[in-house]
This record gives sequence, C-alpha cells and structure tokens, in this order.
Amino acid sequence: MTTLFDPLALPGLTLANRVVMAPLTRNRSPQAIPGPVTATYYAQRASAGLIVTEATAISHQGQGYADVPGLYAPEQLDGWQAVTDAVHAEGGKIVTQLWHVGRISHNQLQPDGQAPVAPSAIQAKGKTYLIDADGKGHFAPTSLPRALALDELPGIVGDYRRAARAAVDHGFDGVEIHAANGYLIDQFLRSGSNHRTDAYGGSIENRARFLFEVVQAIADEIGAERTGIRLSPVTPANDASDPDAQPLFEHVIRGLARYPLAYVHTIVGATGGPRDHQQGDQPFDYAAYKQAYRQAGGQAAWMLNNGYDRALAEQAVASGEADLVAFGKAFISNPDLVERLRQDAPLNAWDASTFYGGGEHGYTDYPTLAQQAG
Ligand code: 8OZ
Repeated sequence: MTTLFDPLALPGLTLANRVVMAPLTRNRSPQAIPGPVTATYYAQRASAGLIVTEATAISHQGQGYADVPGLYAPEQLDGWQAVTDAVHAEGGKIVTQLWHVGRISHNQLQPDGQAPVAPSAIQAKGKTYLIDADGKGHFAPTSLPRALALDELPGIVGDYRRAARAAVDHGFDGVEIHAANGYLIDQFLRSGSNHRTDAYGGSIENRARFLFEVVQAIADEIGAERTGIRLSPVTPANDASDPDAQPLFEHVIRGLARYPLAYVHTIVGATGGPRDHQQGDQPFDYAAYKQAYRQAGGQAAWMLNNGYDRALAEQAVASGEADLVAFGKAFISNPDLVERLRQDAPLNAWDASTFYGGGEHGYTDYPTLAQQAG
C-alpha cells in the first residue's frame, strides 16, 4: 500500500515523498524581488516531496497584489537563484508557479497605472491587496479591466514561455502553470468572466484555447515533463463562475492528456474553504473528471489539494485517488510538516494575521519538533 512517505519517480522529477508544499502567497517581496529571508523560508521546508512556490508574476502586467514576486527582471531572477540553491542544498525539489492575474489587479499595480487586462471588460467582485507609501497594507476592490485585443494574446503566451525558460535557467526543477482561482487563464475558461465573441470565447473549446496555447508554449520551451498545472474546477475564488464546470473541465483535462506533464494539481471545492462547494446545481464529479483524463491517455501524477489532514491525505494516497497531496496553511506553520506527519506529532497552529505581508515573524520563526524539544 502506498503511503505519504513513499518516493515518487516522475519522468522529469524524482520526489522523496508525496507531501507537497502548496503555493502560498506571502507578500514579502518588495519590488517583486524575493530576498534572503525567502530563501531561508523555502529551505526550511525542503523536506517536502516538492515545493511549489507562491504564485509568481510572469510580467509586470501579470501582477495583482503588493509585494508578490516576479520572474521577469534580472534582480528577481537572481533572488530566485538563491532560493533554488538553498532548497537544493537541503536536498529539496522546487517548482515555481507561473502567474498572470488578469483582472484581479489594481491600476496602482500596473505599468503606468493602466487598467488591468482580462478576456472581457468585466470587473471582478473581489479584492486585491495594496501597500501604501507608509508601509500599511490593506485590501482594495479590483479595478475595472480592459478586454485584451486578439493581437495581444501571443505576447502574453510569450511571457509565459519566457518565464518558464528563466525559471529553469535559475535552478527551478520545473514550473506549475497557475490556471486556477479566477486568474487570467481561469478567466478565459469560465463563462462568467469570458464574454468574447472571437476564437477565445463562446464555446468550451474556444474558452480553453488560451490555456492550451500556454501549455503548448511552455512544453515546447522546457519540456512537458517539467511542467505541472493547477486547476480549480468549482472554486468561487476571485469571482470565478461557470454553471457548467463538469463539461468544461473534462474538456480541459482530456486536452491536457496530450502532453506528458509532470503532474496535474486540482483544488477540491472552494479554495481554502468547503471541499463540497459546487458551481451550478450539480456536485462536481471528481472521479469522472480523473477518469476522463486517464481514458484520454493522461499519465501525469495526480495531485489534490484543499483541506487535507493526515488521515484524509493517507487515505487518498492509499486508495490511489491521489499520487500527491498538497498542504497549504499547515506548511506555513510547520517547516518540518513531513516529519510531523510521519510521527503523527502535533502541528503548530498558524497565525493568519501574518499570512500576507510583514517580515520574519510568522514566516521563518515557526519551530521544528527538534527546536521545540530543545
Ligand atoms: C491568497 C492571496 C492572494 C493570492 C491564489 C495566488 O489564490 C493566490 C492568492 C491567494 O491562487
């Protein structure tokens, strides 16, 4: 029987165990540059089978929150090189999550104070996070976006491609495409945010076109075996909405089966919320969605996330429902989460007030078991 602590050999990536550190936004990278404290933070968590970094902007236009990191300027990439070196020195594996926020942004965060971009000019009912000149952070409504022109899309696909190349050139073991949680790729997928009448809107095939162009470009650039993707079929995060999630995501997952990806990462239910959340009037059938992928020949590792505790994760891996389980908040407060799960030791509680923004407190000062015993 497979356990959480068994290794997993993927064609492009060998993982020491099945416990993954989920991508976690922390807003601690001023000027979008990850600093030395960020290298310490990830290195402390290197016993994860795989670390997925916090979502990282592929371009300035792709940024939607204060002090989130980027992958488009030399100083940002130097910062990430120090992170990947520190994680590898501890024997860990790390991929970065490629992010374009689309409409989940604010003019204040965009190049020249322009409007954020989106499939359609529809403002999200949602908030972003800004930091004022005095250093105080606060949530603010997202700005009204402008609809992307058809001839702008190849440039954005090119930004994904460039970011993927830069990531592997700066030590990452691969990348995860952020196609979840109501950001740009998910905005194209869902009918609530995509009212386009060209080849990128309307039918499910058209709404998924942008996603597949991004996957193709990244697979061409760095190899599909170093590429993962994150999807959230029913999340309401960031005003994501589509009443027909089942056929939409079965189309997406069948199309992904064409690529020998490293893994497919699915958020079950509402991101950070109830696992039984649904869009429309039907519960999402995750087994049918996975079966659609396997029947289409998809062989990537199957990663699940959202609200897993030790028992639920053990059961998911033992039953074969998941190959990998990603833990979020528990990894914030437990740098040695893998060892704690192995021993069934108590977990440190997390302090939600230090999730977003701030310094080392609530970031690199959570103790390991050994530190607590000493
Ligand atoms: C929490 C706060 C800001 C961004 C996501 C990147 O939901 C995020 C995010 C999460 O995927």
